[in-house]
Amino acid sequence: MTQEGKLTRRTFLQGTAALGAMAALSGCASQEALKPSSAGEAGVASGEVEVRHAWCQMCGPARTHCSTLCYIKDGRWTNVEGNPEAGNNWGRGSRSLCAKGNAAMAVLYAPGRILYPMKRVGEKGEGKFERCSWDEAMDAIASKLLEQKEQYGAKSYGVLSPQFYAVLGTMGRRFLNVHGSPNYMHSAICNSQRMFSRLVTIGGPKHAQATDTAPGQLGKTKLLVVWGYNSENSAINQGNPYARLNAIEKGLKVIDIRPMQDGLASKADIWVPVRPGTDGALAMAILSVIIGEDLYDHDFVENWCNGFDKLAEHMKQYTPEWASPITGIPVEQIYEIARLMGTVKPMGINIGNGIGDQQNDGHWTVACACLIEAITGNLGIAGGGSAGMVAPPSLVKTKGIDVLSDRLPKSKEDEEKGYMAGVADLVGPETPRWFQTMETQESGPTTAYYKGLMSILTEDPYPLRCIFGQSSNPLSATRSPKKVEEALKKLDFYVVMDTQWNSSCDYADYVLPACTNYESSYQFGTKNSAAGTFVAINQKIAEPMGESRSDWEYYLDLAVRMGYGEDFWNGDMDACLREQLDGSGITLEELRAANKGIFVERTDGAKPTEPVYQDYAKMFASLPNGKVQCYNEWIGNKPNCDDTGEISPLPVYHGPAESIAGTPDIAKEYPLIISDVHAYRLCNHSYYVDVPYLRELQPYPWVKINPSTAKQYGIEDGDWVKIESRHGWVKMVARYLESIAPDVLMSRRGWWQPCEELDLPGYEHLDGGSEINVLYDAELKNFDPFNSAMSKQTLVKISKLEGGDE
Ligand SMILES: Nc1nc2c(c(=O)[nH]1)N[C@H]1C(S)=C(S)[C@@H](COP(=O)(O)OP(=O)(O)OC[C@H]3O[C@@H](n4cnc5c(=O)[nH]c(N)nc54)[C@H](O)[C@@H]3O)O[C@H]1N2
Ligand SMILES: Nc1nc2c(c(=O)[nH]1)N[C@H]1C(S)=C(S)[C@@H](COP(=O)(O)OP(=O)(O)OC[C@H]3O[C@@H](n4cnc5c(=O)[nH]c(N)nc54)[C@H](O)[C@@H]3O)O[C@H]1N2
Ligand code: SF4
Ligand SMILES: [Mo]
Repeated sequence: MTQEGKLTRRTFLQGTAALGAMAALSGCASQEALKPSSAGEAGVASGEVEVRHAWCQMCGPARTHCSTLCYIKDGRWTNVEGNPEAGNNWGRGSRSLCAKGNAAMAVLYAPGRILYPMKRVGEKGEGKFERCSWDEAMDAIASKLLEQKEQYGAKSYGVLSPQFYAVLGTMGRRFLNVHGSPNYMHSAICNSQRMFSRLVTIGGPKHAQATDTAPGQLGKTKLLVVWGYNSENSAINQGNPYARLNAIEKGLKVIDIRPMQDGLASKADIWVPVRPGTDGALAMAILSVIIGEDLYDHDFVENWCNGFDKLAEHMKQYTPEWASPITGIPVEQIYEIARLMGTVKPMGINIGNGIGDQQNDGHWTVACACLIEAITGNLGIAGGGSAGMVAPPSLVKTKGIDVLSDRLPKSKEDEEKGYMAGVADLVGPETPRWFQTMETQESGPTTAYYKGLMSILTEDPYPLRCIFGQSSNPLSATRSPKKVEEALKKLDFYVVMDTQWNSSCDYADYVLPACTNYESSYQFGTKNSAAGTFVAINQKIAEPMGESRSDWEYYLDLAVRMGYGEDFWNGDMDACLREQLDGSGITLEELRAANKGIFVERTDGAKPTEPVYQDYAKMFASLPNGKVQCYNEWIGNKPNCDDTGEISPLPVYHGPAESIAGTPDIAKEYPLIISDVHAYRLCNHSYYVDVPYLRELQPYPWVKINPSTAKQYGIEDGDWVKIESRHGWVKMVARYLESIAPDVLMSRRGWWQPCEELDLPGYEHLDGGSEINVLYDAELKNFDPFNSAMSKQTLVKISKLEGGDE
């Protein structure tokens, strides 16, 4: 605490000490006292153990994932396990959780939790904040939003949405619609990019239901191609790794295309260490071999492909000989995998975030993978792409929150150009304006996250004036933290709601304390299977720490203060939940009382059924001419997302802005390529790095390096290193890994969190820190022209760094 009684970031992050200080400031009990007394809502007698239900959301707040049973003793959460009723991982009976799930208690009781609303009293970035009341903060936010709406229009308000996060995709979107802004700032690097590309290539009724390429009956698949997908980390307890390992035991062959041999890649028959960011070239060469060597399904191509001949002619130039020096994969290996993909049937491809979402060529990479699966006749067949078993209907039917899309005003320009409401006003469209409809979008119009932030600096076409960052850290989630910092400094009004003081909080006007999902009873979910339907709500494991509040309640409170109360259940979250449960046959009271959730057994004997195979008329109904778009008539020769040119109707390859083959001059000084994994089993995005049980397994920002390369630079395993690109530099600890190409480095993003218990620091987000996004190119003109995907691959040099741990 400073002399004026203000809290600096440093004192704030000193956890217990600061909490004590804040408690003294507020005259309220210390956090130690808050913990035990808070939990025992039901007044459980001393020594008794009570079980409560919680959904583990530690793989991301997007969905309810593994169901857990939480054991509470003397008012304190003491143990957690997978709920055997729910059907986690391999199905009913599974009690397993992953490392994160097992560490959940440390998240609730983390010393770094924000406990009170805070108001900035110093300069932006200085970190001087003062505690304020919820009333003061919420009144200030409501009046600022109303004032800006009056002065600049509702579109001047934008909300950060790195992914489809339940609160933002429903409540946040409803608030945007009622307020009148289309600026839902999607990350442009998470999942949607893949969805858009599939949708326009092989169809699907709607964005979220775009036809998947992943095999839906792995037991029948003969060849699985895992391409930039990481389920051993991203969905570790959710059944995918389990199913794959089982299938491998029964003879499934696997080709794994990833720069580094992550866990399951070591079980593959062929590991293809593609150079980061060059998958587009590899996909085009594979497609070219399959067409050139006549390995495609003629019947399918004749009946169900649009413009195949044009594609065939176009692909001739993209030979393995062309792709090999770009990708670093030997010519023979490209032929080998292309021939396997063209001849082994059923074959299916798991397309992950590593190729679809975070490459400048993300669209064409995914589109080519879809085309490979399609023209080889592997779509809609048992064991091939998108032909999963059909589960019997859910026995508990709940409703989603209506986002009130019809409330978003339609501008004159929307009318004139035939756009969906709000599209003309988007500050930085994620996909082309003409493309955005309720069928293509997840929940409404989207602006790209980074483009929205840059509008503050460029004022083109207008600057955003207020940004709400809930459950997102813009200094870590997107590219160029330097530019983002500049933007946050210039932004009129920035509000953060977080469980922890993330690195962007220092630039906020108000920081609001969010409670974890263990401190409210607002989110429910279902899991449907052949045996029946499981439904459960998060029960309260503890009363909210300090004055933290639920992310859901924030919106209801704000809406009421702004005069939108009627559209927000007049501030009553239970009323919102009752609306969703209406007609389900289950009441909110029943849900809240069910300590292990509710399992509704299937008694009608219905079993999962096989899908209708090769139902192509239905599968491709949403596509031009009802056919797979080998020549893309949906998006080809139409304006790109920035309106600066047209999208090609046939595959093209650009490559990362800086690469070995593309920019040899730069490669002379920066000879190595760096990229990163997103999902890592010991954290989620950039957080849980403060959890001691998890942090002790990855104490320092790491970078994997081939020992032969390390030795060239005199780097020992465990040495601190300096990694420099043309855009900035970071420090990390080198970790030897044999199974990574000698010219490639792989790391993980997001290291701002300290871990107090282990006395390990957090790292800065600018040069000299450890935020890998500092290294990447962030030129808007280099982003994918269809879906705004940004690359996370660039050229770097590496050297040993003395004193890196200081
Ligand atoms: N534990 C954990 N689970 C999570 C998350 C988390 O943070 N932690 N996040 C959730 C979210 S938001 C998402 S989007 C999903 C993502 O889950 P996935 O779709 O599985 O994607 P990633 O985790 O990004 O893993 C992609 C893989 O691609 C590899 N890769 C990196 N660059 C390249 C490249 O240029 N080419 C190729 N071929 N491969 C490359 C990486 O090494 C990694 O193995 O996971 C979700 N689940
Ligand atoms: N270089 C690089 N950048 C990437 C990626 C990559 O692979 N490489 N992956 C991209 C992907 S796929 C995604 S989805 C984005 C993710 O980007 P973000 O979701 O923005 O992830 P974080 O930066 O970790 O910020 C999440 C914040 O949410 C806070 N938080 C956690 N739980 C809660 C809660 O219950 N309520 C509230 N209010 N806050 C909470 C955390 O403390 C943290 O500050 O990152 C993207 N950025
Ligand atoms: S896989 Fe692990 S972190 Fe993800 S929801 Fe399940 S237990 Fe939680
Ligand atoms: Mo994501």
